[in-house]
Amino acid sequence: MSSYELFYWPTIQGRGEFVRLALEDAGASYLDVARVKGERVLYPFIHGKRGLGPGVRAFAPPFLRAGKLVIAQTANILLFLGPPLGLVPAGEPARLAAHQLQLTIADLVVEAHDTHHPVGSGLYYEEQKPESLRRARDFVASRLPAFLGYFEGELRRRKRFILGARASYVDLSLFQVIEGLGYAFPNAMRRLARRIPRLLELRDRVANRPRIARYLASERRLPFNEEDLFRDYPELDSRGPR
Ligand SMILES: N[C@@H](CCC(=O)N[C@@H](CS)C(=O)NCC(=O)O)C(=O)O
Repeated sequence: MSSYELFYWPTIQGRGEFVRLALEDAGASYLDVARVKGERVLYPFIHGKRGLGPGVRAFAPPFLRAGKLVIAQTANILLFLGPPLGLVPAGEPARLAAHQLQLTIADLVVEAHDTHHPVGSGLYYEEQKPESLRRARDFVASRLPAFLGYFEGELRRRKRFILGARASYVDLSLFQVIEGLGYAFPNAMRRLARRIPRLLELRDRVANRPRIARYLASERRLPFNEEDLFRDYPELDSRGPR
């Protein structure tokens, strides 16, 4: 029996990946339910049609079942998993700081996603290309440097990891965000590189953690693709050879 069941789309990294990375780094036993049973297993629970458990229903995946508890919202799942997985420093101030950083990562993820879906998530990218171009230009010029500058500044104020000497789930999520942004905006990220040396070091440090390295090399790690949050649409990136 797995301790945790993750319910998430089986063909994308998406927001589920932030949870997968935490479970993998901790060596937790978990079942990635839809990867085993197919995505149809998620349908009854989308938009709260049914609850997986007796508590508050989830609006959208990812959600995690842990015994009788069913938890949705990526940052909320990580808030829950941090202490048992040993991926957050002890004490309320540190837990709240981790949650604050994770919610800021969630904001960045939404803005990165909205570069290819600025008008509506229910529309195809091809139906909103002019708006995407405008949105992506602003994202790359102003929002991306602002978010990454913020995380770089927080890293500068501490030791090896964003909350101090030990890795937390926030560091794993920052790894994922830097990887995703590098996939979607390689030119913009190359231009920003000298302004975010600590974030890039952190990305490598996380990638080299033994369990993460094994996970990344395994078939459990799905490749980035153009159904996902981070999409490789060269026209949305800064100009330059790719
Ligand atoms: N804020 C939520 C967002 C959840 C979300 O947007 N999930 C996406 C996949 S990454 C989804 O399946 N959305 C379906 C929908 O919103 O109808 C979280 O962080 O978990």
